[in-house]
Amino acid sequence: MRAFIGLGSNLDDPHEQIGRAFAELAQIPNTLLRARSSLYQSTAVGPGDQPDYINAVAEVSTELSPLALLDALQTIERAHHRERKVHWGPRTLDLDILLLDNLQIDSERLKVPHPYLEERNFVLHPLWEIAPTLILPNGRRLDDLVAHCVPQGLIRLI
Ligand code: ROI
Repeated sequence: MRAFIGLGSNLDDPHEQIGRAFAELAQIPNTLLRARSSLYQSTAVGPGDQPDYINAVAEVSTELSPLALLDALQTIERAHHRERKVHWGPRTLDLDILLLDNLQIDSERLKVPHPYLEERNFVLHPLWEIAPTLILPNGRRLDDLVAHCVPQGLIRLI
């Protein structure tokens, strides 16, 4: 299965958090890290006055089931001392499953495609960088979504 994973951090040296997270994704059993986007600095979506985020997207291929992949990602988040205090609050590391082949999953623990994928420039741009011809399970073309998304607050770093 081909999976795209969104990475985000806005606490405790976000660059370092994301750099380590890529290395840890590459260590997940039965999973290969296929591609990584540039890092992007983005204005926080969410409550209060949060620091900017560093965001990126990874492509992996995996033999894990969707929930086993989610478990592996949450294990990595916990190793980064991720605490779930405030809904949409600041975080040391967020790893979101964005897409899993053309699967559509709507369960309590896991929703795929990620429900906010199409609205977030900090997801669309890095995803497009590594998968420019992608078509979402709903038939929408990623390049169209990118062309119509406002790039405000998003800076490509490296
Ligand atoms: N805002 C930005 N810019 N980047 C994120 O990764 C991000 N992640 C979140 C919320 C709190 C919604 N805001 C974000 O989970």
